[in-house]
Amino acid sequence: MSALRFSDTISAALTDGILVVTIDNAPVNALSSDVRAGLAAAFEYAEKDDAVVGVVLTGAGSSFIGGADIKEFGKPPVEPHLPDVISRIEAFAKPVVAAINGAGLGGGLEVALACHRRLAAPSAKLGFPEVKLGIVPGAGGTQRLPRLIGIAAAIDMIASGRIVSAAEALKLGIVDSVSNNILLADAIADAKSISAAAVRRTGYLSIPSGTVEAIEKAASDALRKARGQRAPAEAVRLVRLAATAPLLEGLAEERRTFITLRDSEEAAALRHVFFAERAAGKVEGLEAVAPRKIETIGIVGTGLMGSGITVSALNGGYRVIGIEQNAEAAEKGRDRIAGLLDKAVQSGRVDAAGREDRLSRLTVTADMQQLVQADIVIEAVFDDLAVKTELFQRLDGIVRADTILATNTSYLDPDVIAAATKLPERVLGLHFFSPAHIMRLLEVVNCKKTAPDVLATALALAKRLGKLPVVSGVTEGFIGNRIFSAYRREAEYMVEDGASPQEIDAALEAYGFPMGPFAVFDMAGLEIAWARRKRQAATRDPSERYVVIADRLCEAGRFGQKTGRGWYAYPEGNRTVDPEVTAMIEAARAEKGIVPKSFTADEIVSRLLKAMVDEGDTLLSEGIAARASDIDLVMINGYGFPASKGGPMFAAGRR
Ligand code: T1G
Repeated sequence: MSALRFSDTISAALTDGILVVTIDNAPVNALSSDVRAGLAAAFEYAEKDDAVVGVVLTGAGSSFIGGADIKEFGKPPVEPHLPDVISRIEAFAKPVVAAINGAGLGGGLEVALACHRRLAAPSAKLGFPEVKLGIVPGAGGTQRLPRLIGIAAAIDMIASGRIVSAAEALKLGIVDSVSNNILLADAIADAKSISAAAVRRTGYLSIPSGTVEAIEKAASDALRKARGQRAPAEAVRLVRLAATAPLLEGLAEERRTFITLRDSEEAAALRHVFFAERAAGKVEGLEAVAPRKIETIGIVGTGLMGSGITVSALNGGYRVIGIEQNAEAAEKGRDRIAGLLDKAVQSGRVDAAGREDRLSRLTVTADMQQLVQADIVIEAVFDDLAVKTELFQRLDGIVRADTILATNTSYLDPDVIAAATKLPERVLGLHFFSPAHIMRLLEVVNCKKTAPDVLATALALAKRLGKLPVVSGVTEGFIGNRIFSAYRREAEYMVEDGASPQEIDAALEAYGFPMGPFAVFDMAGLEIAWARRKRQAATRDPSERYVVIADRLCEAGRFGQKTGRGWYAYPEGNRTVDPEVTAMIEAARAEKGIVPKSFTADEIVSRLLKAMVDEGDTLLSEGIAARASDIDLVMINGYGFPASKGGPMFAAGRR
């Protein structure tokens, strides 16, 4: 078996007449220019050497090919271009078999579709995630996939960016077989079994027939889920084009569309988010710090937050000991958790066996002594400093010395809680967002005395919980609520200056927020911020501008949706502008002698964006946030900031 090298990342070995070409471009075998050049050279060689009767293409490591190299998008394209390499593979005179050993995504799946047959390892994952980057496949995916699996199924996969398992790929017809033996051996045997005359070229296949209803339903489902995003709509258009246009015409239109979208603001923002998410869990100096082993998680409090955190931990494969104040509350807590799991089964996220497995790993009890088994204890009790401090002092006497104690507080100072315990270096904050079993964002609060390996453990735990960890320093409200408070404050300033709540909400919803700030305040309840403002009144800086309108609303018992009235009125639950509120706003302006100004939607967005960015810059200068992209992730994943704008810090930089 002689070894050949065609580029830094492409090598090959001739085995029994089959040239096995291996892509080795850590960490995910992305289709960099070196990979593309190496593939072109390898097929050049395979064509000329008569000893080669067929080719197998596979990846080194855990990926087959993780897609085009996203890092190259912002740079001038380098030949050979991927579509050209792919067309050469498809037209190749000798049989080419893809041995899909792992993730075959985007361009990786496009390369596989150009091969004449596809074998997948059972662990392989396949899909076109391009729409999540604001683009569409640009090297034949929208034209070749429907030729294998039909228009409707191809629309569903490409417009949603859904990733499928090897088993589903086999069922759909994307792969020809799943190899439960030695994948490479099976692929070599497969390549030898195909005669050059019997080679099936995907691009030359006609589209499998499908009913108009199925196609229309797939298209309308995809467009509904797209919620106005361009890439999914273009994906639907291109896949449907495959049904009528010749391959070359379809490929040309796909390439034109891909380049247009790739160079769009939305795609630049989504690429920023992609890399931001991978940078977020990295902390300077922690690389060499080994996390502690976590197998059993204690969760004190199984109310709204505690039950959500419990389900998240059960989903992560952990054993969970839930603690309540008494047997009756423990029973209620267990029922609440089982109810959340029932919902997961109904939505298809978990199957019945998965539900049983999770419940088999759950104990809910009033016996705190059982926490001696816990490797970490997360408290999710009433957000009161005395309650949490007293709890941690009790835990000091129960848990092992190496057990981590995490507080889920949103606003309290975890340094104060830590200082009240015997071992403050094992204390940190884990700020989950409600509902905790659904929301990915997790603010990991690095307290003054938190030990490095405790922080490293929390980050590793977050990843296994499927969370998006962002490290925050200690400040009131951490990163998200600090920025949100600045956003709320500026929105209320603007109301006092002349904008109406409904104008502000409309401007932010047009910008991409699912809900404007005043609708959000009404949904969350105005009384929480009111209580905090009253607590802070004595120490508030008298020179700082203060808007009384929200206080007036609360004094009138208008706490938002839950009382049927807040910034808006909610007759039959429908949010409507309330003349009473308009009058309260006008009175508040008159008291300060403010002559109301009018604002355009762009002025509203710019001013609120600036308020968030100014607060973000302060958080960076205070060392509370480690990087601007972390702030973007918090606002996108915790507060509805549109990912297609990249987050406040990114968006401000682009305006
Ligand atoms: N390009 C460049 N870098 C990439 C990359 C890519 N496609 N995918 C991952 N990385 C980096 C990532 O930034 C991180 O870097 C490291 O690899 C590990 O990533 C032509 C136009 C493959 C399932 O969208 O889904 O093909 O932080 O932590 O959890 O039509 O990476 O170590 O410096 O995610 O094992 C389409 C994106 C591209 C797939 C592996 N492909 N990647 O998950 O590792 S567009 C994608 C993933 C395209 C074609 C179109 C995942 C993964 P660092 P990771 P992982």
